[in-house]
Amino acid sequence: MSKNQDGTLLVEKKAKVKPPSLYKVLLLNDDYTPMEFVVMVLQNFFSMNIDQATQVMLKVHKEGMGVCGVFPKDVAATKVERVSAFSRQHQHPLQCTMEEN
Ligand code: TYC
Repeated sequence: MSKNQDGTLLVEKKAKVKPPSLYKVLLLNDDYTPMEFVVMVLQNFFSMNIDQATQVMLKVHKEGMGVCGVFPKDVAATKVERVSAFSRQHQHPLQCTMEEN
């Protein structure tokens, strides 16, 4: 605490600057979306090479769910929107969601 020129007290506050919270973007398994389509989504929307994309696709296929990447909230939300719209356009039921990391 310190005094102002007029004698009033100044209380210094800690700067409340937090790093932006991060979100995982998740893909969910289903019985209908072709494996090649999922691999293509992971390459095009998450910048994975074919080996990474295949590994993630197979993990989702076997375990039911997998992480495509971790992003700030607005970036994660945009990815979910774009992947969902693209899947719908191609009449695949592929589900993409996000959750706080
Ligand atoms: N299970 C799908 C199949 O056998 C493949 C698949 C993988 C679908 C990952 C969705 O997120 C997914 N064709």
